[in-house]
Amino acid sequence: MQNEIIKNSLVNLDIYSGQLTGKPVIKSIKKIADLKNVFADEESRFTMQQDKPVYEVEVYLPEEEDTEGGLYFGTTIIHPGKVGSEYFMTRGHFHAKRDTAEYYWGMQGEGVLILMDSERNIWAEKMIPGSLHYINRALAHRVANTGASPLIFNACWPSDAGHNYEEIAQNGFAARLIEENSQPVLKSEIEVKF
Ligand code: PAN
Ligand code: ZN
Repeated sequence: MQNEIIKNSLVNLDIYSGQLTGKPVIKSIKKIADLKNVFADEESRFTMQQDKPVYEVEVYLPEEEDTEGGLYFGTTIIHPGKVGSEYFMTRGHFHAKRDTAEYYWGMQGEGVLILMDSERNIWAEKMIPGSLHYINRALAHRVANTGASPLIFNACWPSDAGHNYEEIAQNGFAARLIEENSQPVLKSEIEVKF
């Protein structure tokens, strides 16, 4: 029987790996060379293999950028590793339109989601397969891989959110996730052990 109305989806999500396949999926990669001044230890970053991948992003953007009412979907794969004692992590950002929230959820590996509000208050949530994270509006967000295998998470955010990387590039986050005595520690004025 032929059915011309029921079609296959344009994009597929591998429910085990969290990865996306399909024609509309756009992939990008951030290597050590692309992450100048992101990690505290620039000297270590400079001496590392420059084409080493730190994280990869796959996105499905079914709406034009800045379209109100639409949703975007993404998969991020953060490789295991450190720059000095700081875990491999995403650059992190506020949304350009501050009043927009986002969902993250863990698919593989383990890590920490670091959140910061506009007053630079900082806190963090453990990310594991199945952990669901509601990133409320006006929060900067960044994820670090604290494990020995790739950390993979999915994300869903409004198509008019946009990304503001400048503020983080200028002022950074108020804390960094570093390894101390083989343990992840969020280093700010107050230390939080996981
Ligand atoms: C995610 C992030 C992704 C990469 O899709 O864009 O994890 O992190 P950076 O954008 O901080 O480099 C998201 O939060 N979108 O809004
Ligand atoms: Zn975001």
